[in-house]
Amino acid sequence: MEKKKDHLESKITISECLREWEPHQKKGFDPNETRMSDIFECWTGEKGPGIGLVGIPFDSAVLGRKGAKGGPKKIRDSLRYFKTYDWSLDFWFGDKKVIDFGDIILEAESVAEAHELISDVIHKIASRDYKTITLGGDHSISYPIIKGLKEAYNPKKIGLINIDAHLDVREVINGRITSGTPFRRILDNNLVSADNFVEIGIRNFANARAYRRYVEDKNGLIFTVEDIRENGLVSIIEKTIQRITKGTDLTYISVDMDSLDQIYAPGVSAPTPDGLTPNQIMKIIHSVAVKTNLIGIDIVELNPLYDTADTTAINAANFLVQFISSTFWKYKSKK
Ligand SMILES: [Mn+2]
Repeated sequence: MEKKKDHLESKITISECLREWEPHQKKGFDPNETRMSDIFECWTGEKGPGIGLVGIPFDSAVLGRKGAKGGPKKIRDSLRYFKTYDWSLDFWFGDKKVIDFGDIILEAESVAEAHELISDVIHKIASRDYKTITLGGDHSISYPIIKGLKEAYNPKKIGLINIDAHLDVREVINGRITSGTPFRRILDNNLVSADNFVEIGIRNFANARAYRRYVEDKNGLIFTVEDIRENGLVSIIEKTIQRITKGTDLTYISVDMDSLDQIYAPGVSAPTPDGLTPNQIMKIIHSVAVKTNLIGIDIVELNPLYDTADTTAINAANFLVQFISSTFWKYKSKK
């Protein structure tokens, strides 16, 4: 049992975070510019407060096309295109740092066991006072992430947003945990109250009526892509923030890359047309990061095997950069 407690040390490949940058990406090439690659540092045991990144190259539970385990590497690689300057805020964060915990190498016998390992690692990272960015991997990992966060922050309450084409509240049938089950597991295990649960980006012809009823009967809130077109993103974000902060202390966002329109995200496990734009998702992330106590984000279901010109991967990296910029901006006056 003692050995099991050392997951963070034994299951993480630190070498993953020492990725090779292209020569022209290295620090010092242009003294007027800092890049995302300059602010990532490998974890060497220090405590937060800060932002911690971890990859979970895991797609054993995927329901669609396999390949999402290649996500973390591709998203990290795509960071090379981003600078540490937020034009819209006129905010430079090149003097900050993000701790890279590497990838969680899972040597699990089953999905359930893999999830236990994930919970344990997320728990440890959060307990060291880091906000967590988790790169998937299939969407099943949101359950163990929330479980780990819930344990780390107990008894504080968490409000949750899932940005997704699908509700992902399937039942676990015959013990089979899939990428379609995470939010039912989260709600049924009372990790998050449905009163504080919002799903955004839900598609027509991509979900079963039974699952809509399940979420609505529990008083969860659902916004389809059409709802955003009809009512405008600003009002949807307002209603979302109201819901996730009502009686809670903390908030969390899960981003399934298939929430994006297929044109921006060909490389996902379960592609669906008529979706969100990158800008809509960036605005949600920014607003929630600035207006609530956002403790983490996961970016899941990038499947590099089906991506074209790294389009989906670069969009995923963009969401990650948005989270980092908005979080640093919120706390800029503090340490
Ligand atoms: Mn999903």
